[in-house]
Amino acid sequence: MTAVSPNRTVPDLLDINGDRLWSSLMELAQVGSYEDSETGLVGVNRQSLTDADAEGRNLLVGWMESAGLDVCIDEMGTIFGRREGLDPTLRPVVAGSHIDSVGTAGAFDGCLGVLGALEIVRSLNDQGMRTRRPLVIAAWTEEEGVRFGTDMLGSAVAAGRLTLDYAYDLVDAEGLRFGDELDRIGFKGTQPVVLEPPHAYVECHIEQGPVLLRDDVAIGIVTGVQSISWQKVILHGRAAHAGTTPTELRVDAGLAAAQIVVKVREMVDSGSYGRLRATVGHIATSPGLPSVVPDRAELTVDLRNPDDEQMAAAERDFAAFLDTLPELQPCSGLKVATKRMAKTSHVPFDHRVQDVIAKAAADLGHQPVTLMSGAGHDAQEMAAIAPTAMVFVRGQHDGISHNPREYSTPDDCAAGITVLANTLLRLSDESADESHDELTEPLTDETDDV
Ligand code: HGY
Ligand code: MN
Ligand code: MN
Repeated sequence: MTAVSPNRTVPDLLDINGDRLWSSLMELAQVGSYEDSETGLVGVNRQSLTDADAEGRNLLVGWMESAGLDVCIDEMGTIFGRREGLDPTLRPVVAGSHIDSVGTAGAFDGCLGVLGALEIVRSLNDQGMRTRRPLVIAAWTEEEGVRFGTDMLGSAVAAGRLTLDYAYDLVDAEGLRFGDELDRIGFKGTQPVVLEPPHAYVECHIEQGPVLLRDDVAIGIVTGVQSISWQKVILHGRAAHAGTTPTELRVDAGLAAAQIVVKVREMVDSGSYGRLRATVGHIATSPGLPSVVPDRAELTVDLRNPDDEQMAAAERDFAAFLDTLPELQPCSGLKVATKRMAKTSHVPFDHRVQDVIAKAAADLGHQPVTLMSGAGHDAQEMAAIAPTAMVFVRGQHDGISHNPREYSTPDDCAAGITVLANTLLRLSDESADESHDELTEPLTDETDDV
């Protein structure tokens, strides 16, 4: 065992138990599992505050308690597990992610970061080790936002960007209210939701993209998260007979919806908005009958851009396009409404924390690449209140995610959590006065992909 620093009883490099991590990941993946017809694989559908999410939450709480953590639940249902440090007066180092999932998920998105932090605690317990600062694991509520329409919800309220009342009043597609669902599953906690800023926050997550696989590296150091814009567009036309209504007399909400889908792809292909990505993930017309011209359509538009100005230009031009939709109809009368669902700017991560990750990764023999995250993460909310950065782990199958084909190997998962472990231990060693004011130079030019 290498030397133990005076500030802690932990060796300079901590090993974790990769098999135990893997078996926890696979066990949690059984909760909310389903037979995916598209891939023939077992997928995961554990959307937030559903019974499946409640089952996953209770499994996690049980594991945390068995690992000797003090577990508490905040007013947003976020689960915290605290392991006391040698000096309990020092602000904790927090590691976390989420265990809620989209409807067609794999086993790793979010879960790797939560169960990886739990594995670090289990390994410290096995070796009878104590860190200087307290360690806290966070499993944030409704990171995905796919049920209640706003992503990173639990961490955004904890960081003070969104209010508890706003969150509680969000409703899902069936009109069920977030606050009531939190109550129903028994996770409306009493811990005040606005979080005391921790000493630092580090999240380990699968990359969910192709960069690490392309560069043949297991570990990525994340420099920040690109901007995100989610909006719902609601279109009102006029129901009419599909057979008897001449085209020139139609106000076709379905046509307008299709024009939006084509328009956002044209905006991306135009190259006028930098590395804009656009997705219409949800589109529905009503009454949805073969012989009726749709009188209503709704769709979601997800825009992403690493550059805030180019995102603003894209949003501006998209709004201007929506204004022209009525004129594109053969007959007047189309009504267009929009509803903002989520909006976050590009968030840069703390250079010093990135440095600590880089040194831990190098000490473990990795040559990580640095890259910006294409996906949103709870870390982007924590970055507002504490020095924050992320560790990415390589995904297989082109890094596909939000799909049951999402996969990372046991070795890469263990490698990522070992880097996380040694990052947390070093951050945990820092004394109270080691501020994070100075920003060191960026590590290296980040990979040009998000
Ligand atoms: O949408 C996202 O980027 C994340 O998966 N919530
Ligand atoms: Mn995630
Ligand atoms: Mn996700």
